[in-house]
Amino acid sequence: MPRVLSGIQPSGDLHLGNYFGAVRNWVADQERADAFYCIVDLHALTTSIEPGQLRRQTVDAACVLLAAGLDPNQCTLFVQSHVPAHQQLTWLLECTATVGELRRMTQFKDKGGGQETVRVGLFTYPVLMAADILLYNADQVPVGDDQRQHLELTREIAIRFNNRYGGVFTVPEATIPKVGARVMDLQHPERKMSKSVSSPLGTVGILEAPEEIERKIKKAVTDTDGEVRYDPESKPGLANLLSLLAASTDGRPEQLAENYDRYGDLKKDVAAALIEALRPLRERYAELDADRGEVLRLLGLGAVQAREVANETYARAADAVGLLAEP
Ligand code: AQP
Repeated sequence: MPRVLSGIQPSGDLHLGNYFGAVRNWVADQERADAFYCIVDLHALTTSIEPGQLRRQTVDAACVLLAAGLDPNQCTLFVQSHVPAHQQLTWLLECTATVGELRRMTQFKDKGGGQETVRVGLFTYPVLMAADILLYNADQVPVGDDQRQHLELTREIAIRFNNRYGGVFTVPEATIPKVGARVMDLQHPERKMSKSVSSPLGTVGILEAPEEIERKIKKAVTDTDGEVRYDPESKPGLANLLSLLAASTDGRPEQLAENYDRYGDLKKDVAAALIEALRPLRERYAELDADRGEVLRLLGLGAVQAREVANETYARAADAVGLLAEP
């Protein structure tokens, strides 16, 4: 069985991009892989998040993931900060990665905007992400398209470390879904849907009420030429709607476009398909939300399993670089 690892930040309400780009595929992967899924709370500290909000959103994220179908009997679900080896390995990898490599990361350029006041953590974020992955000897990392560059960096760091110190790490591959890999903002279809960018009408939460989903899809930005066809370059808003329909019905956006003459009809079907696809998740979430004690218990069990694997890898890496084992 391949080992799979992926993570999600509890930096806000999870949205359709997180669902179709990541979470839905995690649920499928737990059947065919030895899967580790991590709520990356340390990564969320790179945003301006209130302590209480971070704590609440970490548990919210766990509830969403369990409601989506992650089964703690089939996968290991845990919170990143419960496994201190993530921070320990990050230092070893920071002494392997270079400033030039981190400067080239487009997510840092987009979010940091080249300002002097930007947090160091935002700059070194990809190294923490590399530690998240390498600690678990992951063969595959299911991510949305936006994480492709970070994955490439993880591979380079692993190869460099292995070349210098011997084969400590498994070099992972990114697995990027064919449909839903890049869900765009409904109001600004040139940029991805995101938790941390405020765009209330452009972002649809996984748990959003059906009427809200309908309202947002109805108001989604399209274009004025009136022809329904899948053309992400010149018709990004429409292409995004067709991709959402494809992701929620297991269809192909190019083919689905042929069924429509009018934008209004397409929007109605997109909203209905999204509401239907998310209905079971919303129902299960309500049950889990009412029993957060049980959710915390499951996270505790996940942390124990994760620590076992992570501590073993960290000990090998620490030994390889020459850190003296505790007498
Ligand atoms: N718009 C998206 N389309 C497809 N996949 C997406 N992902 C995120 N946005 C989209 C995928 O969701 C997983 C978890 O993402 P993350 O929480 O690590 O953060 P992110 O990639 O930086 O996404 P966000 O939601 O925009 O968070 P913020 O705003 O907090 O940075 C990843 O697999 C990601 O590819």
